Amino acid sequence: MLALLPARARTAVVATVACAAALAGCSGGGGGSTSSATPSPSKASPSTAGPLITIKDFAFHPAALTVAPGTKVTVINKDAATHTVTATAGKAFDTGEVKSGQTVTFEAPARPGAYPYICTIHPTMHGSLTVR
Ligand SMILES: [Cu+2]
Repeated sequence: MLALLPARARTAVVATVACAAALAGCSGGGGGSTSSATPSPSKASPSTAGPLITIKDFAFHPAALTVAPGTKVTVINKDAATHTVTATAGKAFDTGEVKSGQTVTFEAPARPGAYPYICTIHPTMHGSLTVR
């Protein structure tokens, strides 16, 4: 029984090495495994990157978002038009122009409170960021 274990272990090691040597032929589990295994901070998926504001159809989604102080908030513009996420009072935050398809981040204010914001290009667009 015991004598068989080293042989099996060695087989596993050999298989792993062969696998590493021929990366292309070793995907095994189906597409996407390479991208998820490679750390890419600038393209981190929304679920792990923290709070997210999506701009679509000239509206902020979600319209109201609550985050912790100083949280990095990601903004994705899925419209064809350029938008901004700009606090209406005190310049608490301002993404500047976010062009179509662009993703930017801004830092939520350190002080708890309600921070309404607009798009300065289309001031009828309203959103609210709550820090607490
Ligand atoms: Cu806009």
